[in-house]
Amino acid sequence: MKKINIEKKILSENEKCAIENTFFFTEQKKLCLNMISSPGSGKTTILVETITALKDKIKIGIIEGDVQTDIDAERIRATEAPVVQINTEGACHLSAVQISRALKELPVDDLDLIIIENVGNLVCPSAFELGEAGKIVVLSVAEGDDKPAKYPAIFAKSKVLLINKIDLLGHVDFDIERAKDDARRLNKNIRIFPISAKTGEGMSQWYDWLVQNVEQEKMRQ
Ligand SMILES: Nc1nc2c(ncn2[C@@H]2O[C@H](COP(=O)(O)OP(=O)(O)OP(=O)(O)O)[C@@H](O)[C@H]2O)c(=O)[nH]1
Ligand SMILES: [Mg+2]
Ligand SMILES: [Zn+2]
Repeated sequence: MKKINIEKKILSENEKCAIENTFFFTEQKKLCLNMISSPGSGKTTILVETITALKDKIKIGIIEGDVQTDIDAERIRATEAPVVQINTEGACHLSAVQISRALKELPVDDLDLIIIENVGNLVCPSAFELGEAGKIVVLSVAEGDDKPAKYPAIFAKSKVLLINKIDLLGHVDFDIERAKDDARRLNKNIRIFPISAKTGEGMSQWYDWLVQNVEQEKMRQ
């Protein structure tokens, strides 16, 4: 008897919707990035600084994911960038369908770049694709240099690692080389930018990376 091996991957509802979102971003030639970190590592502060620094170069729209409140959306709104707040009402990650709905409220035609600030959580959001072109993981030095080793999935999947709050390096035990080495062991292509969103140190390299990637997306055939 002939044996047939049928290996058909059944896509989850989230994966199907993520593919639709990817199709939308690709068609519109808009770069979409998904920013993930523990609570309080500095995502919103980095976004506010980035929007302000790049306002004459690229138009950035933000999708804010939080369990509750629109505190982060208000911080983004103060920069005058378009922003949509999603409250997950308890869920610890954003889903692709929430992004699909939020996109209808953003002036996508006017934007060059859409950044999703995911719910503060280093574990769960890495398992839910949203249709983004890349993930940005933020690790602040106050969290400890062992985090790439202990929470490998998000470091393995991200295009960029922002090591934030380097202005605090003298006050915390954080071996930046250890964190970098562990992240590179998990992901040899990861780009690492040590930054301080507070003092601005290192931010220009992150801005250059963003501008370059937005340009590449626009030039794509
Ligand atoms: N010293 C220092 N503090 C920072 C830096 N970046 C952010 N902070 C502070 O860290 C705290 C948390 O920053 P947020 O930007 O709210 O962090 P977040 O990742 O958006 O937090 P959630 O959305 O709650 O997950 C705030 O008090 C910021 O002022 C930095 O580079 N250096
Ligand atoms: Mg935030
Ligand atoms: Zn979750």
